[in-house]
Amino acid sequence: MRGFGAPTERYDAAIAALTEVSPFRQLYTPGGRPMSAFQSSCGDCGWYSDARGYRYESLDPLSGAPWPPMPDFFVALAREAAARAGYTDFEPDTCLLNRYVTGARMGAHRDADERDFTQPIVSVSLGAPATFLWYGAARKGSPIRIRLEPGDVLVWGRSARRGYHGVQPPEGGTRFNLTFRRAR
Ligand code: MD6
Ligand code: FE
Repeated sequence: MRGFGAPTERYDAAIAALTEVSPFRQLYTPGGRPMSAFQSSCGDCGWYSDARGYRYESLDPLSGAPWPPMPDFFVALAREAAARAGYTDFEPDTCLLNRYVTGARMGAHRDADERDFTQPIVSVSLGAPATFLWYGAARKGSPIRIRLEPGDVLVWGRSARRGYHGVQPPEGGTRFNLTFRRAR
């Protein structure tokens, strides 16, 4: 949904306040490789990765305290976008915040750490534009390229829910991405 998240300025203060509590940090894959995008979370749980694996944590491992709550307008936007795509009872319990500076990217992966794959994922792009790569059922071949501008919102569900995807580095500047999920 092009521009569904606009105006994007309203996210700036919220992201600053959330990451004051749970700062952006570099996570490591279970194999020990640093991820180039920095991450944080808000909501009832937060996505986390280290040598023990990919998972959702109820407390921020950095502080031992709960993740900050999801701002009300985040939840409202995620619910509205999901409803437009036909998911009328989407109740996200977590929002992953991704920050990409120059050169940072997200390699091809599937989102597979959630309990119920009938629940969609709502993704909001902010800041610098970047190209999203959609591979589909297998992580090979040439992906479909989708340029994501600030304010663009993707709703993923059904057959797309388990597809492989990645993101190229931002084009000049810092990109943020919010992904809303029902994890538990
Ligand atoms: C990003 N997004 O846009 C990374 N995953 O920076 C994702 O990895 C993603 O946008 C699942 C569903 C939607 C997404
Ligand atoms: Fe993903």
